[in-house]
Amino acid sequence: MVGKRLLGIFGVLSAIAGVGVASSARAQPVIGVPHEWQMDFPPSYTPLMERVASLHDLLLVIITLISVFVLFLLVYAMWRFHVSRNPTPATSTHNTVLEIAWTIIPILILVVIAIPSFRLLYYGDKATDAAFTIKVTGHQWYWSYAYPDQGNFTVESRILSEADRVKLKPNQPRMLAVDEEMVIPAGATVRIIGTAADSMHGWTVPGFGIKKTVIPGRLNEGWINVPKEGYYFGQCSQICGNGHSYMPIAVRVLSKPEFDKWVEQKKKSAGLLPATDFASATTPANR
Ligand SMILES: [Cu+2]
Repeated sequence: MVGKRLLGIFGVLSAIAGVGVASSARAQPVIGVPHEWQMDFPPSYTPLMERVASLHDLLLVIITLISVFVLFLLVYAMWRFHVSRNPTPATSTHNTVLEIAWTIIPILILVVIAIPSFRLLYYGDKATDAAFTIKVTGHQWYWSYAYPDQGNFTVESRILSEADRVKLKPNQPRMLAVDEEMVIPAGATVRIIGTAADSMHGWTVPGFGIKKTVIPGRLNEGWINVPKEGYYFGQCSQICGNGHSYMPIAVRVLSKPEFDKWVEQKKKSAGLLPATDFASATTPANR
């Protein structure tokens, strides 16, 4: 309820910001932000996060049943075998049937958990049909995003000071707004390749179900596919030093034509040739 209202306020604010800033064609709504009194996972913004949430729901049912069962056994044993009801305790120390049962049943429960768990792990592991790749590099203390399939320009993403945020992006949350977001087209599968320049960092956007620890000298892979246009936020999730709290992750999801326009702008300002076609953004890059 509060979340919905906040979203509404953000929507109005972003609309106002859109009118105010002449350069932005159309302001994107602020969607992927934490809300006050939020208790559960954030809403799922990617197919991966939908599956993470449903595995979580399955596990919640299983652990609840187990906890209730164990609690029942404890309370029952305390009541039934209290000295007043059971003055002479039994002296048995083994029960073969019981021991086999409490070995086999937990194994079966673990197998039931393992199957969807591994399925999800491999689902999120690699993009099978990515439209293009973005290389994410963690730095002390900012992110850079390289677009090798669009001419290999790089965008550096740094947190906005509070004064700049109020001036430039008043509808965006404090401590999460950045100067340059990672920009992707809506509904496209984007392969994320992550590495780090100095120490380890963590590229994490909770609503996307992605949390990639990025490590110097290594490439870690993941993917995102966000159907809805808007702004989504996350934070560095690997303690990386002094500025760890000040390197938020912001992703801006645009429509395909707006994304192509953005790419063209970036290519121009990077001194690359103006794009003649945008096939590279839609053709699967098999690398
Ligand atoms: Cu970091």
